[in-house]
Amino acid sequence: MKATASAHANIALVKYWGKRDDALLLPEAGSLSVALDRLRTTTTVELGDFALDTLTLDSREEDPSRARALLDAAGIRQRARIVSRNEFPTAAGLASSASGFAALAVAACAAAGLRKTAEELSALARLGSGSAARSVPGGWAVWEHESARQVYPPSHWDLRFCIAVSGSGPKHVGSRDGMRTTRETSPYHAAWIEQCRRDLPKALHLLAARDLQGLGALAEGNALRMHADALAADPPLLYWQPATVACLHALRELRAAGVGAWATIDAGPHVVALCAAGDADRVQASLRGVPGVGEVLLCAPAGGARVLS
Ligand code: 2P0
Repeated sequence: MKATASAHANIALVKYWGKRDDALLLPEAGSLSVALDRLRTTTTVELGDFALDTLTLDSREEDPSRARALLDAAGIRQRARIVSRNEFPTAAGLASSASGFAALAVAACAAAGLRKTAEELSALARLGSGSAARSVPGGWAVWEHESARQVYPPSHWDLRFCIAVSGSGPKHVGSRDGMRTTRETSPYHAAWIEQCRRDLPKALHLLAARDLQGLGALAEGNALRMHADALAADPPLLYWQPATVACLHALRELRAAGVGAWATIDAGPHVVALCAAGDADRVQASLRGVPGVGEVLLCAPAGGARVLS
């Protein structure tokens, strides 16, 4: 009644920002992501006759209620002792609900002896956090409805992702509340969703063709439009720090100098620059020189969630 699983966080190139069903965590539009090798979470689940569910995340006790919702959906009635560890080289706000809930879904089902398909595991992880659906298949993944699927393995394209850590501490508004406020109050939200519906098929063509310039420009535009939508919410959602903007300028300068690197930004201050493997050193060095940037973490595409023991 005990199992350990690992999963990687993912970065979306066409982003999920809006739910069509708040209870079931179903997205308004499809998204495309890639799993990142250095952002790995390992989770152990032990099931038994305990007094309470417990969740220990990086040695701190956390509220287990979202984990319990996932376990209930899997049909797991026993209490759970969950111990989760983020194997990230920094604590600067890179903790990921995606890798955490993907590892939890896989470990919990293994601990309970449940045989689930990859689609069922992805759908279960989604009930913890929407983006976790994409960390179950890993690689290059698309999520449109109940579950995500891997559209290409990590080996399809050996890109690099340089994460410029551009702020620390918890964000003021989490993704769940931020998404809801944006959908309810941003006058641009319908246009944002339409944008994603146009971007996803285009991104898949560019990914198939390994067109870095095309996919980079599309991903950067998609991320900036997501933030434009969030900025237009009431109250406005400003996830950026000065270093975030400075990184965007640094990447423009790199492109002007002939280095292909494009930005994407999640619901936080960090800039993730995508580039060819051969340009990663130069991109990393440039981002390291940006005032306000701490560490710059270099990642490559990674695979899906798996049972370790
Ligand atoms: C994404 N994000 O596609 C987008 C881009 C952040 C910005 O998915 O409410 O933690 O648990 O489904 O998945 C982060 O939101 O939100 C996210 P819930 P989640 O990666």
